[in-house]
Amino acid sequence: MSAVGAMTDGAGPDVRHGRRILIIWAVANVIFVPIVIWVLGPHIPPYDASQQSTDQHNVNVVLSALATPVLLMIWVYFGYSITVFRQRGPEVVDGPPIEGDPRIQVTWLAATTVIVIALAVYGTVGLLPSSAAGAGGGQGPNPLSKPPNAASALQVQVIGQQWLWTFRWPGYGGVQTPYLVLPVNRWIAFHVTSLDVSHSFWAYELGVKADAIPGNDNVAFVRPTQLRSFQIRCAELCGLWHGHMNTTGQIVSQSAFDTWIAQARVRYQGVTQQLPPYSHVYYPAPDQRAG
Ligand SMILES: [Cu+2]
Repeated sequence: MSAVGAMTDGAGPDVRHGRRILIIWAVANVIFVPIVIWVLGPHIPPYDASQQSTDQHNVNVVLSALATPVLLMIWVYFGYSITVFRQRGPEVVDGPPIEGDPRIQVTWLAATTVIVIALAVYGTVGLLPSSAAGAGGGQGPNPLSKPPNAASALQVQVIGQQWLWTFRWPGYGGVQTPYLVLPVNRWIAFHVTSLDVSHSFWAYELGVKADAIPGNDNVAFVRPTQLRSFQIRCAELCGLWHGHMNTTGQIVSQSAFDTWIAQARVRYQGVTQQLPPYSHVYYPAPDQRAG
């Protein structure tokens, strides 16, 4: 801590200032880290509508809790410096130049290395197939991280176009619905694509965000865990009415889902007959061509 004390002269005051700063920092940690975890933590998005969003929420809480001591060290050091080392009279007193301190440098390097490597391990383990199955992000046409029972996941195609979302159900006759209703506690495989420009399928409380690219089948896995609604937005600037490209999805019981999809098949039967056969990608031709 002689970098602190270097502003004063002699080794004694250096160590004293250093110890005081460490003690203030430790007390601040004892107060604020629990506040961040247990008071602020529950309000950190994206909440807990799915296994993936719960994982993301937990990661955000861990990152916030880890960042708090770093932030506090800066604030405590800053506060201590402007309080204790302030210029008190007209006389300008400049301390000796700071030449470095191996203890601080080693501590700093060791602490940051441990934090970064631990977070890398934590993040990697979280992406392993047995746990988060890709953490809710789009993984392209051939996902590396799949849930154990990926083959039996409910297939839902998400189609973006200027400027709305529709959903196609290959397991239910290829019916297309303007609403997204999902059964709770079941693995869902979203197949996200677009008919025109690049969009991004963002189901906020589900913790799903996947680019919708024309000619591309972008797969994202999720397992809803709560009976609730969730917001769907486009997260890629896609033209004039991009901001209007939102809707609300619903997580329901398996039996309510079965009823809903059966009714949708009847209700949209006429539309389904007009649609091209179900495919992972579509290449719609324009109604009119230039020239
Ligand atoms: Cu869009």
